[in-house]
Amino acid sequence: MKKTLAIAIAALVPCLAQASTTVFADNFNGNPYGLNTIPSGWNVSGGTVDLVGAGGYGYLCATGGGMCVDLDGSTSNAGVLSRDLLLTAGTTYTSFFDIAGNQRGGSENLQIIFGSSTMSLNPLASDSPWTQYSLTFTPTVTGTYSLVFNNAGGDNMGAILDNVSVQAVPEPESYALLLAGLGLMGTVARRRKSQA
Ligand SMILES: [Ca+2]
Ligand SMILES: [Ca+2]
Ligand SMILES: [Ca+2]
Repeated sequence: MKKTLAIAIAALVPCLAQASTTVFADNFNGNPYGLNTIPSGWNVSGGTVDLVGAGGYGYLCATGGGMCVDLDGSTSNAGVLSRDLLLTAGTTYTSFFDIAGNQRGGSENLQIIFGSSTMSLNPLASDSPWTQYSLTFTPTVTGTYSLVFNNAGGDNMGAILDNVSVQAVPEPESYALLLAGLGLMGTVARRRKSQA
C-alpha cells in the first residue's frame, strides 16, 4: 500500500506542475447574427455591440470562424461588454482573447479589464490583424470578478473580439497543500491497514 501510494504521488507531481484548467471559453459561434445583440451569457451596458461574421455583416472572425463581436454596435453608442466569473483566492487566472481592428476604417481605443488588471489597445488600427492578447489576475479574495471589454467612441465601428477563454493555474502553495493532503491520506490508509 505504502509503495503503491508513493508511486501514485510521484506520478502525480509532474502532472500537477503543469496543471492548468479552462474555467471559461466562448468563441461566440453559438449566437445568431444580430445588430445590437447581447452574446449569450454576457452583459452589455451603456450602449450596444453587434454579433457579426462572414456569413452575415461581412466580418472575418478569428481562428475557428463563425461569429465574433463588433464592440461598437449600431446605435452610435459603444457598449461595455462584460462577463462575470467566480474566481478562487490564490489561483492565478489568465484570460486570452483574440482582437482585430474594426476592419472598416479609422482606429479604436480599447480598454480591457480582468479583476484588478487592465490593459489598453490605443490606437488599434482598423487593419490590425487578428492577434491573441492575454491578461493575468490573481484574486486575494474568492468572489465574482468581471472580464470587461470597453471600446471608446460611438461611430458604429468597433474593434472585433473572438475566442475568449480563462485558464486557471493554482499557486505553488496550492500544490504543496494538495500534496500534504495526499500524504495525509496515505498516513490514514496505512493506519487503517495496521489496525485491520
Ligand atoms: Ca468565433
Ligand atoms: Ca457596429
Ligand atoms: Ca470606432
